[in-house]
Amino acid sequence: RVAIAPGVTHWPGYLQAQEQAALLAELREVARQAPFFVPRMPKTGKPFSVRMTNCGSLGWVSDESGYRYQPLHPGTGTAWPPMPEVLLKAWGELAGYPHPPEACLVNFYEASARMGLHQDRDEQDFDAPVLSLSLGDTAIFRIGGTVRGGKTVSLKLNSGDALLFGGEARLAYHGIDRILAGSSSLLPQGGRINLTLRRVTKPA
Ligand code: MD3
Ligand code: FE
Repeated sequence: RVAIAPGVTHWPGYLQAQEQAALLAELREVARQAPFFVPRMPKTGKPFSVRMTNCGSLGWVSDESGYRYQPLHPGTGTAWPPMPEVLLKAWGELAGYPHPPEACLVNFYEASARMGLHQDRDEQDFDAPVLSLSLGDTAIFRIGGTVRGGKTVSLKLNSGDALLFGGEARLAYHGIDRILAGSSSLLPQGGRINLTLRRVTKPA
């Protein structure tokens, strides 16, 4: 376990190769029930380069109307599939938060995909941390402070790594600068999958 900054903890190789393959198989089933969609920027409708789906009781979506969590897939109109047990187990082991996650956002990056610096502010409960799990090609991840334009640090996220953001890091700016194509053989066609486990509502 490595402390990166206040509130940011990194577990390199948290998932073993066999666990990564098992999780990937579960995600193929998630994507069969809830196909990857192309999110669009609010107002402009410009497409993201990252494709997304979700599992859990709530899923994050973005379109011309805005960013939000909703219980139904925007394309199929059906409920998101349940969160695989292995994800609930990872949350229980790493999150240090006494309520289960409600949303798991699944991001798929092809080699040319990026995610610009942003804050995650669409949740109601900022006391809960966000837990990220990476699969497939290595990403160059960048994190700064809670004010745009401040200093940032970069970190490589490899397949199997876990990263937790809590406390003062929960509202930090962060993004993905690039994907290192060919760095992992987990995904037969290459690319990267990132899972973020989140609490959305305040627990009762
Ligand atoms: C720091 N995803 O889904 S994961 C996102 O790799 C997102 O797909 C990136 O940013 C990805 O919103 C980065 C690491 C991450 C996720 C959530 C955070 C870092 C975070 C929330 C608050 C602070
Ligand atoms: Fe984010």
